[in-house]
Amino acid sequence: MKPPLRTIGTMPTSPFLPAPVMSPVAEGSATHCPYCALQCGMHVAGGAVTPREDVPANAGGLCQKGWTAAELLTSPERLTTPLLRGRPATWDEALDFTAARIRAVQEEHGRDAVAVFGGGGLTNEAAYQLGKFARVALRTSRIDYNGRFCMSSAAAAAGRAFGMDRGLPFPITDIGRADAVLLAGGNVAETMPPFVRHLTRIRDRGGRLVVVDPRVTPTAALADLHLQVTPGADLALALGLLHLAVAEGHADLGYLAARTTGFEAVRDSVAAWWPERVERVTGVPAARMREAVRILGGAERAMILTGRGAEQHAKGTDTVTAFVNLALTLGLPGREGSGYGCLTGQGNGQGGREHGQKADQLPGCRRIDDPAARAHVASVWGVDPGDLPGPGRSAYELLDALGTPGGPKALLVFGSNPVVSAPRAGHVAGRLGALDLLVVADVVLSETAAMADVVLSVTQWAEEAGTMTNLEGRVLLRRRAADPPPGVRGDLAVLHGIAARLGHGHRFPADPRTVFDELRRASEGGIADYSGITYERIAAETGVFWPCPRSTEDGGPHPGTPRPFLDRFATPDGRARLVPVEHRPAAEEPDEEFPLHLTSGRTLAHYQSGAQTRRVPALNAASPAPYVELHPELAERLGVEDGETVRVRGRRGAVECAARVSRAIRPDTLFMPFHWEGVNRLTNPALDPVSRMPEFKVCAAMVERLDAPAGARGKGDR
Ligand SMILES: Nc1nc2c(c(=O)[nH]1)N[C@H]1C(S)=C(S)[C@@H](COP(=O)(O)OP(=O)(O)OC[C@H]3O[C@@H](n4cnc5c(=O)[nH]c(N)nc54)[C@H](O)[C@@H]3O)O[C@H]1N2
Ligand SMILES: Nc1nc2c(c(=O)[nH]1)N[C@H]1C(S)=C(S)[C@@H](COP(=O)(O)OP(=O)(O)OC[C@H]3O[C@@H](n4cnc5c(=O)[nH]c(N)nc54)[C@H](O)[C@@H]3O)O[C@H]1N2
Ligand code: SF4
Ligand SMILES: [Mo]
Repeated sequence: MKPPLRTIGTMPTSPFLPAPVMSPVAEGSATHCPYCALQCGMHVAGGAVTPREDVPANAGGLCQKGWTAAELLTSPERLTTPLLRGRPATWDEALDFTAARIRAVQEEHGRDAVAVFGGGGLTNEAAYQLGKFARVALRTSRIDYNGRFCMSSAAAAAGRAFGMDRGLPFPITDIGRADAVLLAGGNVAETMPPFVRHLTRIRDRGGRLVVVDPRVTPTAALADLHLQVTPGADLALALGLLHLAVAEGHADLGYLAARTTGFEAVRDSVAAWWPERVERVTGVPAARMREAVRILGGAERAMILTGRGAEQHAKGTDTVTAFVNLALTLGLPGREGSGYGCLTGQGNGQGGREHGQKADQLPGCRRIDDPAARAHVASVWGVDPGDLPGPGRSAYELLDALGTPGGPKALLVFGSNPVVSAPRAGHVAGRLGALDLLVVADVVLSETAAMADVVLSVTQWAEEAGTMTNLEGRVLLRRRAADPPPGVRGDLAVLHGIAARLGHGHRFPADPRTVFDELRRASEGGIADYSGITYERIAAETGVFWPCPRSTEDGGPHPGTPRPFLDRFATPDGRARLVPVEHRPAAEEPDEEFPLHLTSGRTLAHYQSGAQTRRVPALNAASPAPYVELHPELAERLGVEDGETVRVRGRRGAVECAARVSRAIRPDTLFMPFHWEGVNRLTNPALDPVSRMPEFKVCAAMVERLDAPAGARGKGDR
């Protein structure tokens, strides 16, 4: 049993660490789940979790991961002391070593020789501080984060169309008010189970759900219509749906004239995507496409939502743009109960992409190459704008350059496990191994932490206060509900400790409330404006939607913005932009040697790289080992039995795992979850030209029995 909340503010002290001043509203048992972007409300007390009823996203529901979230707080597998070269060390030893090595590397190789890799699970305060730490304490341009692997394509497409990237630009409860929803590449029944209640509300009212997925997932099983698309073909499908919407008279010409630009060019660009051609490219029968368009076009209120299945491609930005074009043609965005939305993934996937962990970004969703943005943020930070570095490199490009001539020689990782989760992970592990210094701040000894020179043992969610922004753009309060064990410090305290040793301690307070107040000022006037949000307001209102400027035009408190596009879009002229896009094949299509599509994603019991959930006994028991899902026809052809260990091979490597024979998948496709080391040794790091998203969702592969002759085996990364 977890002991009840003791005194607040007993973080381990060091000569560099000011005593944290915790805000009273930031303490208590009412908090949010540590895992996904739904950020289900929960109470945590005495080691037990109970769902909150007052948070609309989950309204009393939780998934298995949420119910068991507190187990890792007291698990023997959590880190309770820093490690230096694998041995327990004091904080002073670990931080002194880290700072000295950073100095030495920068003196020898320049500032950009030290890089930072962040995470979308960090609080807004930690994400903000990490971006500032890179630019001010390290003065390196080399920072990016795992969100690049997540919703960056949807973010780029939303920015292009609407001038603003807010995952859902409406409250989640609007979804249940729609009469039709098309969900492309999202498996919410496993990835956000309490979300399903918003979808079933549609069906209860007689509305309809269309799901696009190469697999008959538990979500597809809920749908009225399932489009079982070939992996990598969503762009062609969206063009085909748009062609049909125009041909069958569903284009909302009044809305298009009043609220958008670019329709004519887009209409002309889809003229050649007639249904039978699209059927050949996507494998989706033309009749089903017609039915989907009838459902969407005939609905009073409709929504188009995308998940990672449509987005994690080397053409993800254009694919999302094609779905946004469809939504705009039907007149949906900016209408109550209708719209386009992307389902953000990580706990703070939304806030984590707003406040400066991105290579090209400053707080408030400002661009780091915008002189006005640099001047504003530099003034809040008390530095010269000329001293701020310029844009860095995207996540995979950063990892790929580690330890190369001219590339970073040191890396600090906060909140990610790229050895498991990065594309072409065997190669990435090799790059990490070539570094002079690897520092990882984590709660457990992840596969990446196991490679590190220095491991910094940090607090977990329930032991820290801060804010998280959920998939709706609602800023929530994470309360401190338990004391951390001795030997553990918060991410903010860790950053303070390193910064202090580099001579910048005064710029990096460890108290979340103080950091949030600075974040408010830094974001003020930006797209993601948090300046009117306070811990007290969040506590009183169960979250505040950004943008929330300091005050309204007449000086009153700003109410926050649940639906930012009702009157105008965030573009300079207030209109949404339709942008013509063209379909192209996946970067790696099947061939004779590798005749199958390999796709990847999630299962219910595990979270991400599995670093946390593989250490929770109940979750591990529910899903103990990696597997590859394949169709019975394919299994029969290969002579593979259900449960047999097989080898999956691709151009970059091979892995062995159990075969799971299932009719739920297309016969030409394999699916593997990425919660264990394995599938990412095969995935293709081909990048989207705009978002720099890697092609996680499709590469070419083959599967074989273990006793297959080894002769034809290609060379891989390891
Ligand atoms: N249980 C669990 N829940 C999670 C997470 C987790 O790790 N585990 N992670 C969280 C995070 S960070 C994220 S980003 C979200 C992700 O949430 P989702 O997007 O729902 O998750 P995925 O399983 O990655 O992908 C969704 C579906 O895309 C399908 N798919 C694969 N290729 C294609 C394709 O080419 N086209 C289409 N249309 N579909 C395709 C897959 O079959 C899969 O069912 O989940 C969040 N919630
Ligand atoms: N093949 C394939 N690969 C994928 C995907 C896919 O669909 N297919 N999806 C991609 C997506 S969408 C994502 S989001 C990434 C995610 O992949 P990762 O970035 O690896 O995500 P996590 O496993 O959540 O890693 C978070 C790490 O931070 C630690 N941690 C937890 N809380 C804290 C904290 O408060 N502070 C610190 N410092 N550390 C903490 C955890 O223990 C864990 O080790 O994977 C991507 N990789
Ligand atoms: S759906 Fe997401 S936020 Fe809710 S309990 Fe499950 S993992 Fe946690
Ligand atoms: Mo994600």
